[in-house]
Amino acid sequence: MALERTLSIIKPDAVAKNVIGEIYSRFEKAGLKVVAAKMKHLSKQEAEGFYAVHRERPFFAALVEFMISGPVMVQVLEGEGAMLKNRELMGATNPKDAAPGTIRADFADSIDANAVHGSDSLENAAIEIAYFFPATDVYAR
Ligand code: RTP
Ligand code: MG
Repeated sequence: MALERTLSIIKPDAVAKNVIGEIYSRFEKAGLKVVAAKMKHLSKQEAEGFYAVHRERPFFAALVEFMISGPVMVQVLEGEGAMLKNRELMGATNPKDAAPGTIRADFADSIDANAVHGSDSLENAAIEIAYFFPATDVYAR
């Protein structure tokens, strides 16, 4: 497996539940390192741009409204196979389908308020990391 970087967002629901640390602990226990991080209250424009691939989906407006409902924690995770490893830690999009012990099974309330985002391909990871962090703000570790 190759050393990869992926973008993770702890969404407004999980930030409000005060479980940033618990989620970071799961990343660390799985061997993923936080190599960039910031808390941010996204503007509508930033959220729409981030989820632009979903622009035509029926849930787009609700998704954007949710993502700007409070601050989020945005981080770059680095590790062997980081993109898929993070997706495994997150669990399925709908927490009802998420495997026990995953972040969404433990912290998500619904398909809308589902605790975390993770890049779904290495190509998208590179785009999403650049969306939030200049290269100089991502630290090799
Ligand atoms: P994310 O992008 O947030 O990491 O989630 P994901 O890959 O697991 O799911 P994706 O298909 O990319 O959808 C993005 C977010 O939109 C909301 N969604 N709602 N009502 C629905 O049918 C529906 N489908 C997706 C979810 O909040 C999902 O995380
Ligand atoms: Mg997605």
